Amino acid sequence: ENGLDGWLRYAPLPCTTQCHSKVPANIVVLNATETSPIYVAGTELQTGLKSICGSHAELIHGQCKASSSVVVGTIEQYRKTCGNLSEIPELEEDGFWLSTKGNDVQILGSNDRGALYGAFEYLSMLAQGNFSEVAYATSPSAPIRWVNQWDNLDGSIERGYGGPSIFFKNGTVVEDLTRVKQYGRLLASIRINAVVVNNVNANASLLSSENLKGLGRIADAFRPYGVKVGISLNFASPETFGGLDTYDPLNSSVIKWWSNITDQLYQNVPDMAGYLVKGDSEGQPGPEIYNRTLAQGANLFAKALQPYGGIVMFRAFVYNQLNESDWKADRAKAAVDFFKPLDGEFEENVVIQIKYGPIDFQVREPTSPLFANLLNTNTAIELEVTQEYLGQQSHLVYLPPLWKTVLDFDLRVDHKPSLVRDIVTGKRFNRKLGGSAAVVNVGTNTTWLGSYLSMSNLYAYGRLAWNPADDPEAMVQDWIQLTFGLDPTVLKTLTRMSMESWPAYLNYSGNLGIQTLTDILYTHYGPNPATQDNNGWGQWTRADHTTVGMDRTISNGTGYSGQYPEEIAAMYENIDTTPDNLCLWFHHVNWTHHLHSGKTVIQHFYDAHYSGADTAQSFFTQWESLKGKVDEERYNHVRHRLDYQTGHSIVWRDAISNFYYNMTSIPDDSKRVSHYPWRIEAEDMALDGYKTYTVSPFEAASRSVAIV
Ligand code: BDP
Repeated sequence: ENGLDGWLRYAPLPCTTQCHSKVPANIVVLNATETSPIYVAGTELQTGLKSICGSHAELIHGQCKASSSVVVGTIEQYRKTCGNLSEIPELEEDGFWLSTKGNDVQILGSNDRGALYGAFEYLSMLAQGNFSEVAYATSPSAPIRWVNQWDNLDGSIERGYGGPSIFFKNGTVVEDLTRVKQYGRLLASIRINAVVVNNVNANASLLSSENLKGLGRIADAFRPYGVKVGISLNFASPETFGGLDTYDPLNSSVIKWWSNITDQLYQNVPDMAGYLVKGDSEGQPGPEIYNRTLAQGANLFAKALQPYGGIVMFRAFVYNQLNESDWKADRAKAAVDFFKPLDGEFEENVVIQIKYGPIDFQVREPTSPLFANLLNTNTAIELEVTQEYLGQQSHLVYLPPLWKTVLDFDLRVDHKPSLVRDIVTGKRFNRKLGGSAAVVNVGTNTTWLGSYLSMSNLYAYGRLAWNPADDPEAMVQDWIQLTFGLDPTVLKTLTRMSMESWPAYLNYSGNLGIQTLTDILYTHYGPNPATQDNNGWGQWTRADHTTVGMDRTISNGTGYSGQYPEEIAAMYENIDTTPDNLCLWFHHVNWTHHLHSGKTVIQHFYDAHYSGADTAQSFFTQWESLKGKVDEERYNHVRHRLDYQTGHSIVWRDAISNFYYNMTSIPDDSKRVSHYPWRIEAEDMALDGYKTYTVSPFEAASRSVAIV
C-alpha cells in the first residue's frame, strides 16, 4: 500500500459478495491495436476483475461472443461487429454508454477514450461492491480537462510537494517513463485528457531537438491512456533560444520561427494538445514590451497551431508590480483591466485560463470577475490541486468545497443565471471550447502528492472537470472507498474529516476574506501576516491598530467591486449585503465592527482561530480511532502528518491571534489569547540534544523562541 495505484487498487471484495458469479466470463475488446485506449481498457478490466472478484475473464479481440461478456469498444465498432444496439442517447466526444442490464455489460465510447473511461467507471462500481443494474450515457461538460505540471527541466517542481519530477532530470526527459505511464492511468480513470508537462515559468531549452524527442516519448507513454501532451512556452524563445534579435509577435521572422518550431513539435508529437502561455506576468516576457496586446501575443501561437488543431491556453494571471504608495492600486483588478478590452479579439483556438479568484489560489477569494467579462472569448477555470497556500500537503485540506464556492457562483450577467460552471463549459455564452485546468504537481514520491489524503483532491478535480455539478461529499466518499476499502467506520470518519478540513484551515489561517495570511513573499507557508502589506505585490490586509480590510468598493475604495455585473457589484458595494466571509475582502472596517453574526471582527478572528485549530486537532484523534482498520503503512504515514497538523494549527492560531492582539490591544472575550496557563515552554526544560533559536516572524513561537 505505497500509494502508487492511488484509487485504482482494485482491492479484493469480501468473499461474501460472491462477485465472481456476478461478472461476465469474457471480455470482448472490439477492434483495438495495442496502443489504443480500448486495448488498455481490456487489460485493465481483466486485471480489475481478477483482483476485485478473483475471477478470470477471457480476453477476446475483435469478435462478439454469444455467452455473457463485458463488451468494450466504440459505439460504431459495436454496431459493425455485434449488430443492433438499443436506442442510446447522443454522446459528446469522449462520452460513453454503460449498461449492466441483461447478460452482457456494454461499455461503449463515442471514441476510444470514452470506452476506456467507461471501463474505469465499471471497475469503480465493482470495487465499491456495487452490482446494481444500470444503463446510462454520460458526456463531459467540456472538452478541456487538463492538468498542469510546473516541472522544471532540472527535475525540480515549482510548488511541488511530492518529490522531484517524473518527467525531467538534468535538463532532459528521463529515460524510464514508467511513472509517466502510471500517471496516465490515474488521469485516464478521472477522464483527464491532457497534461502540460513543464512549468508555466518556462525554460526555452525545452525546444531543443533532444527534448522534442523526449516529449515524443512522453506522448507515446501517455497515448494508450488517451492523455495528450501540451507544453508551456517562454514568450522570448525566438530571441533567447532561436538567436533572433526580437520576439515581437508581429515580426515576420518571429512568426516563421514559431510556426517552424510548431511543425517540429508535431513531427515528434503528432497529437499534441497545444500550448500554455504565461506572458507579461511576474517577470515573464510577453508581448507588452513591443507594445503589442495580449491578444496579439496569444494569436501568434494560435495561428501556428491551427493547421494541427492545437489549442492555446493563455493565462489571465497577468499583473504588474504595484506602486506601494498608491492606496487605490489593487492587483485583484488586473485581469479584467487587461483582458476585458480584448474580448472578441482572440482566435477561436485560444482559451483564456482564469484562476478561480482574482488574486492567487487563496483560502477564500470571491469569484474572479473576469468570468463575467469575456462574452466572446473561450474561457477555462484554473484550480490548484497542489496545496500551495493551503498547507502544502502537510495539512489535510479537501478542496472541492472551496472550488464549489466559485463553480456554483451565479455572476448574473445581463441579469440572467450565469453560473461559473456554465460559463467555463461554454454553455452560457455559446462557446465551443472551454473547461478546466488544475495545477497538480505530482512527483516521484509513491504517494504522488506527498500525502495519501491529498489524492482526494486530484480524484475530485477530475470528477468536477467532467461534471462540475458533482457533489463534494459524494465524490470524497467514492474516493475513500476506492482508496481505503468499504469499512463503514472508515468511510464515516474520513468523510467527516475531509468535509471539515477546508473550513478548519480557513478558520485558523485567514478568515472573513482577509486572504491566507501565510508568508506571501516566497514560501506561501506558515503564518506571516506582516508580509501581506507593504510589498510590491499588494496591500492586502491594510490592518492597523483600529481598522482592517481592503476597501474595494466603487464609492470609496479601489473600485474592484465595479468589475462585477450590476447585481453582484451592488451586493459587494454595500457592507450590509456583503457576506461575512468576504467582509474584509471588500470593506475596510473597525476591528470592533459588528458582523452579521453579531460578533466583532476581532472576536471573530480569535474565535475562528481557536475553533479551527480545535477541529484540526480532532483529526488526529479521529484518525487514531481507525487503527487496525487501515493498513499500517498508510495509517502511520497519515498519522504522522495529522500529528504535525495538530501542532501547526496551534502555531497558526497563536501567531495570528497574538499578532492582531498586539496590534489592536483588544482583549479576547474568552481570555485565551496571550494567556496560556497550561503551557510549558520547551526552552525552559532541560534540553538534551536540542538548542534554542529565535523564530521569525516572532509570533510563530511563544516568546519568539523555539527549539531545534
Ligand atoms: C503563484 C506561484 C508561482 C507561480 C504563479 C503562476 O506562487 O510559483 O509561478 O502563481 O501561477 O501562485 O504563474
